[in-house]
Amino acid sequence: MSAMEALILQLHEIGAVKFGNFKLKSGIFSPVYIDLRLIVSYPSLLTQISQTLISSLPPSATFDVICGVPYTALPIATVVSVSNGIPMLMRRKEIKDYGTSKAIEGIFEKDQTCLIIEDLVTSGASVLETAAPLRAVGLKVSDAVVLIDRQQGGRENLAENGIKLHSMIMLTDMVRVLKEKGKIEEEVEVNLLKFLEENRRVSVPSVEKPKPKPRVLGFKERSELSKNPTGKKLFDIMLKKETNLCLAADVGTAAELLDIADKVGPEICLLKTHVDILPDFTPDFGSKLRAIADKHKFLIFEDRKFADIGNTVTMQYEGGIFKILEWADIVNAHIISGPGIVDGLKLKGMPRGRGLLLLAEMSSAGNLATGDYTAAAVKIADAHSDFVMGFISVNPASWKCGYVYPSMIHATPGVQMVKGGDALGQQYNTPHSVITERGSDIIIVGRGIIKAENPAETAHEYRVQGWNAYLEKCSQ
Ligand code: 5BU
Repeated sequence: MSAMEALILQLHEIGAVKFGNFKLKSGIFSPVYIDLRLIVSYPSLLTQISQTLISSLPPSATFDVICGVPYTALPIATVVSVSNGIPMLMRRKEIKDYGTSKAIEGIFEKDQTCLIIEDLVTSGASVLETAAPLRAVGLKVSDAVVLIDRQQGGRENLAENGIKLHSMIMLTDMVRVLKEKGKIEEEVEVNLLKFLEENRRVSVPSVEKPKPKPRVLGFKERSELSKNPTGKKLFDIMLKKETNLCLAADVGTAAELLDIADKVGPEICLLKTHVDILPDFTPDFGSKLRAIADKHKFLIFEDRKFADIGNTVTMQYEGGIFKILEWADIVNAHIISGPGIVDGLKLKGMPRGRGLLLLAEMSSAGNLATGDYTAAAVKIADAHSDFVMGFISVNPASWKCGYVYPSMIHATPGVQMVKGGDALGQQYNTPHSVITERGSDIIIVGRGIIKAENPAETAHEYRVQGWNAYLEKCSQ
């Protein structure tokens, strides 16, 4: 029996691998559940795992220090460190210590290479969460080693972020071994292979690499450049709260929206609404949301996507039952009808100090806001920079003007922890890719947060990823 087979049997024996129907954190049901937290109760197994982890690495994976992904991989990393004499680092998970205390504990030098150790990889999001602060303090992260790879896109997502994943045990190997050793029925194996097939991540098109660009200005300098008061305010809020997260609050009712706004408020710089989806909208909705926004110091962005001629949008902005102008700091507009739309909105918005985002790009597959259309949006924004505070963008680093417009805020929808999409054409990129490679400033996250089991906690994770990516970009 090989060492890997013996390890699989032991993990099964201690109950670290269970078969049935389990709801995962992401909401999907899985026929297998793996809980490696148990291994701390089996010291000899822990030692065996730690030794095999390191010896399974190819010679190309060189490193100076190691760091375990909190929490389950911490004991594994500790044993690896002690038994191989490799110095270890620890990543703090709690943000309240971040800023006042260190995100990375331990001694290291800039440009040293850190190997990340993880117990289980599904999408790779946790590894990325640990890689971001390591990179932000100047460490290089090029390899991660994992005990079990669930084969659901982690390898590809990490590769996209410059991290090579080394897996000790693939989920399919584990199931094969358990079937061969008579520990599970054939039906379980078939079920699991079917599940993996259905939940395998779609292949990823290669990410366009940004062109070399001039020095990246921070939000402080850019706030001074902004000519729009709401733009300035948003830059300042991001800096002060250390967040570039916008929540797309696409919930079922106004009551739910106000509730989630209050819960997630401390984590966000901006809350995005679609007020026309709320069946229980009442005229006091705006003032209620405003009070929550003032309490938690975030701005309100009504994603109205105005598209008509100037005269009509003045009425749509100010009137109707929603009276958007009353309560939304920011609205957005398509430029399909020409620059008159900006003049119309400006007529109403400017006296109130409001800001406008132009839709320079969209996140959905096959959309037509590309090339010359995007360039036209930039041109219109430039001509109205007192009112236009920025863009809805997807890949501003690829625009011809690049970072020529640091006074503008670039906000990107279509963001989740893993790259992918939905059944209706939405396309997702990761917070790290959106902020660093794609050159945006703000991540707009909807279902990634509101469908999570604990939206406030998940918003916190997005906030850390988004902000760390911003810090990384500034340090380059
Ligand atoms: P999601 O649940 O994270 O996919 O929600 C994305 C939100 O951003 C949703 O409210 C959309 O209406 C909005 N959005 C978008 O997804 N793509 C775009 O190009 C623009 C807005 Br503009």
